[in-house]
Amino acid sequence: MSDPFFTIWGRPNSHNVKKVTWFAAELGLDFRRVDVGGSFGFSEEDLARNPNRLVPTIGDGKVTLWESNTIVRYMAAEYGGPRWYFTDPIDRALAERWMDWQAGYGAAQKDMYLGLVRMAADQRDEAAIAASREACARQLGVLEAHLAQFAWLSGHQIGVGDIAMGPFLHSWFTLNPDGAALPQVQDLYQRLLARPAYAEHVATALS
Ligand SMILES: N[C@@H](CCC(=O)N[C@@H](CS)C(=O)NCC(=O)O)C(=O)O
Repeated sequence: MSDPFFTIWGRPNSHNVKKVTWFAAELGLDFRRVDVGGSFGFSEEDLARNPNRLVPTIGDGKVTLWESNTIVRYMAAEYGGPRWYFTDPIDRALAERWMDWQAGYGAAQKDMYLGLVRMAADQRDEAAIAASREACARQLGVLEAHLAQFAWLSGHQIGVGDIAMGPFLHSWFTLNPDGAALPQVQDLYQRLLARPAYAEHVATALS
């Protein structure tokens, strides 16, 4: 069997790595993932590929690339065809808008995630966790209103905006299992869970 042509460097519990492994699976790419970052650390080769000391990085023989949302855009354009790379500039902008929006959401979620998942109970800053949770809920309210009109973040069909935000919905609903306050977002999360590639690469135990 030949080696997969598409390599993803990054630990599997990273939100940003999950975007890329999930999308690669949605696209049916023959890919391999190599553990890098976190407890795995970074080799000299890893740092040569990505000097930011961050994951993910990808390589497909044509380009070596970092920044997860840029990677997802590249994958849509190079491997997704019109199904994933929306050809209409307005459709594409409306879908990609959520990728930039996700960056703000990710920053808002950081204290809640690190506090509840990575810290021992006696080390937690409960006020920071509460403020983070509140900021996330406020931002998800924007998503809730959008989903009252559109089935997906990316519009009438799943697209790159959903790929960028999907891993964060898994951590939100895992840490806040009562979806009652955000029924449309909860419904989207359930539809994502029904996708085998999301279930395998994103909906894993938080760590
Ligand atoms: N803007 C970057 C952020 C990448 C990032 O912050 N990655 C985290 C994991 S989600 C990381 O590499 N942390 C250090 C580590 O894992 O060692 C992207 O979207 O790719």
